[in-house]
Amino acid sequence: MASAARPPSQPERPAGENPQDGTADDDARAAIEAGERLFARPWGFIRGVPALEFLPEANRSEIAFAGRSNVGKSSLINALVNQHGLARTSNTPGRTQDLNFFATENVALYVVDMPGYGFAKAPKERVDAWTELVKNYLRGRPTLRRVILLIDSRHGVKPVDRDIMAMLDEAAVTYQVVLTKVDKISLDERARVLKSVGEAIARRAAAFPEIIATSSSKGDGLAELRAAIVSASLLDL
Ligand SMILES: Nc1nc2c(ncn2[C@@H]2O[C@H](COP(=O)(O)OP(=O)(O)O)[C@@H](O)[C@H]2O)c(=O)[nH]1
Ligand SMILES: [Mg+2]
Repeated sequence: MASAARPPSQPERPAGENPQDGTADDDARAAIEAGERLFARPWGFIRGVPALEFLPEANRSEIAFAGRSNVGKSSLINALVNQHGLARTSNTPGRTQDLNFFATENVALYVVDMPGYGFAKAPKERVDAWTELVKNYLRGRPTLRRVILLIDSRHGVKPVDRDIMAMLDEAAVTYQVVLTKVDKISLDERARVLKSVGEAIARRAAAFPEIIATSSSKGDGLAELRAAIVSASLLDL
């Protein structure tokens, strides 16, 4: 991927002539490989957290997956670890209400599957409970290194997504937008949604600029997302 960034008009340089180019390519390749190794390990469910007092000790890096109900959070976690049943997936939006923590032995990282937001049919008390849990977690977790903010590639950024982005900007918690379900749209539509989502995050203080387009069912973007998680978690793998 990294070599594709070089304009085609530019001649290939012999290795070593521009050490900076080589270093960037090598870093990108090393991150992809570290991501592959991290998610080839066996991952397990640690705990479901229905309220902040049940959070595990904040003693390792955390990466949290957030997004509207049904956006594909659980499917994406399953695809990343290549374990079909790890995170529960469901056709019933709004069913998962816990923060679900996953880990693999001997690596100081939690991956967190968050309850979905923006489920219109959910009762108000449930929405309020979700809002309190999620906002307090996102704002106050010292070890949270990055929020992976999932956006359905068919729908783009919705008002509830903007609310979450504004909250994360205010709390200075870095988030990276990941498009889901790109297998359901054409390449033209993919380019269009990447552009519009890029514009939606362009002036946002805490948004990571790179957007990753993924498909849990076809595998698009998974290697890049694994690499992004490794670099965000500041782990030396
Ligand atoms: N075609 C397609 N369907 C997906 C993809 N990811 C998730 N889905 C479907 O979308 C629905 C919601 O997925 P789920 O992971 O439970 O979403 P969550 O509520 O955000 O955790 C399920 O029916 C999944 O099978 C994808 O990449 N491609
Ligand atoms: Mg889910």
